[in-house]
Parts: sequence; C-alpha cells; structure tokens
Amino acid sequence: MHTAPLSAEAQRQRADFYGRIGQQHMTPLWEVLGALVPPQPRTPVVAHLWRYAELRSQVMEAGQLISAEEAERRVLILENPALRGQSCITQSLYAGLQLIMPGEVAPAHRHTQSALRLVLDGEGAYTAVDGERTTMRRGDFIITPSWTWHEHGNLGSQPVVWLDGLDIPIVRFLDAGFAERSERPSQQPLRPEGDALARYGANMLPLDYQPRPAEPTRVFVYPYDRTRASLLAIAQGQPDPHHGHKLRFVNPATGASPMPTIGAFAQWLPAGFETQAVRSTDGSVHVCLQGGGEVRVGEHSWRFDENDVFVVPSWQALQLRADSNSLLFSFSDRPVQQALGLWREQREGR
Ligand code: 1HN
Repeated sequence: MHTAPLSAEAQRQRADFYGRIGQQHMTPLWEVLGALVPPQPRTPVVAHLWRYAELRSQVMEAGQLISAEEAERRVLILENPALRGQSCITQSLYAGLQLIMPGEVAPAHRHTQSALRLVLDGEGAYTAVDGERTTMRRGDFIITPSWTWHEHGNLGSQPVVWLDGLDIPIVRFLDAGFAERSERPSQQPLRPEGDALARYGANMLPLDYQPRPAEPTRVFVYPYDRTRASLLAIAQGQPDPHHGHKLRFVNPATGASPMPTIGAFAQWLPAGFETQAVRSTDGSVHVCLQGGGEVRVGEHSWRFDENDVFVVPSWQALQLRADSNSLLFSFSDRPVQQALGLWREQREGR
C-alpha cells in the first residue's frame, strides 16, 4: 500500500487524537492491524533443546531441597527461553521434569488442567488416576484427564523422573481453572491395576459404554512396550519422507486424541534416516526415548540423545536425522487447532 508521507501537523493531530481516545480505553486498529493479523504465524516461542544428561543432577538436587509432600509436586519447569516467568514451553503448553524419591507420595488432587506423563528415568513409581494405579515404566505415556483425582507414589528404591506435559496456558487463557486437594493423600484403590486397559484398550469395549463426544480416553496408560512394538512392526514398510514411521495416540473408543487439548505422537526413525523438512501450526515438544541423531529447527541444529527434550515453535521447519534406530515421543495442541479448523501442515517439496 502506498501512502504519502504525513506532515508534522497531521502527525501531531493523530497523536493528540490517540491520546484523547486512550482516556476512554480505546486505541486505533490501523496502528496494530499488521501485528494482529500477520500473513503467517509469528511466534515469540524459540526452538530449544534441554539435555537430560545436564539436567539430571539438578533434578536430583531438588530431591535434597524439598520433599514431594511439601512441594505437592516436585517439578523443575522447562521454560521456553523467550517466555521466561510464564511457566510455559510453548504459548499453549507447559512442560516440566518431576522427581519422586523412594517412599514419597505426591498427594492426591484434581484440577481442570489435563496432564500427560512420559516416564524417563528410574523404576518403582506409580500414578493413580480416579482409583486405579499404574506402575510407571520407562517410555510409558500416562494421562490424567481434566478433573480426575491423581497422585503419585514411589514404592521402589530408585528416584523416578518423568516429563509432565499440561495444557496450563490454554486453561489460563480461557480463565477456566479449578483445583482441589483431597483430604487423603492417597486414593482408595477402586479397581485392580490394568483394569482400564483391559476394558477400553484391548480392541473391545464394555457393552453399555457410549463415550460422550469430547470425553477423554478411559485408557490412561499407553505402555511403552506396545508403542514400540507397533512402530517396529510398521517399520517393516516404507517410511513417510517427512515423518518416518509416525503414529498418533488415540482414545481407542473414538479415534480422537487421548485428551481434547493435547495430542501425542510416537515416531520411529531407522538408523541413517533423514526426514524432509515439515512445518505445522502446532508448536510441539519432543522427547527422545531411544537412539539419537540431529534435529534441525529453522536455522538451529542440535544433537539429541536419550531423554533429551526439544521444542519446535509453530510454523518453523523441522528436520530430523537418526544416527541409530530412534524412537521419539511428541505432544502438541493439534487437537485444539483441528477442532477450530486452524491446523495447517506444509511438507517441503510438495
Ligand atoms: C500437577 O498436578 C502435576 O499431578 C504435575 O503430577 C505438574 C503443574 C501445574 C499444576 C498441576 C502432577 C503440575 C500439576
């Protein structure tokens, strides 16, 4: 658009006008329109990689500073370097590393924020969700849907660490957060371990079960051995040039994402495989569960190894190379964007 330069007098008139309307809490759209409606996503989020080998000792140090009981949840938040102080890893998602020491209980509570756990380190802990416990094994993807009671405990002899992913920024944006603590630190078990997986996650459903449209999955653990076995099986076939062998986790009763606000994915990249660049509107958090290689995000690149976590901002090109057979877990707000008709993906070379 071409406009003639503004005279000093006209500039003064405008500034004076902006000042006067400002008194009434108004501001001119034409000064901000370009920033409000950018031609493509212009995220403040930056790409970043957290090396687990460097974080682990600090997570363990937190174990000496505060108990799980006092902390309620002993977590070191992974903050996006461009969003310090906001407790988020992308604009819509929160991530942190949680530690539970032998004998500890992180007491039962519930909140409207939805959570996922990805178990990284140590054995012997459990999570209980609405009266059912699940043993946490490395690589297990566990969810605690909105408003479900949940606590964690460690019955073993090792510190246990997992990655938490929550939709905290989404719920904060909507001002829809509620939370309460249980009177008892641990829930009374209502069902044996494995019940939900047997009822809802074994290609069958209870006779009278009819899920409501936005209901989260009743399956609350996606065991790593099953995830890995599926990826290894499909890896007998041809990889997708942009994604390798990648699957999304679903509510097995509906095919929808496990939780309405967070989508989760698992990806197998054979040794030597390099993906073509792809970008999508959902900023995503990735965790390497097996193998290692190189990740490129826009102009940045890092080496990644087991348990490393990296964040890819919205609409920045992602490329991965696996040096050895690699398994990556990731999560994002994709189901929200898809429900709203906003999600886009662009694959290089198409
Ligand atoms: C929470 O409930 C957990 O249950 C972890 O383990 C992290 C961060 C903010 C709010 C609630 C958990 C959390 C959280």
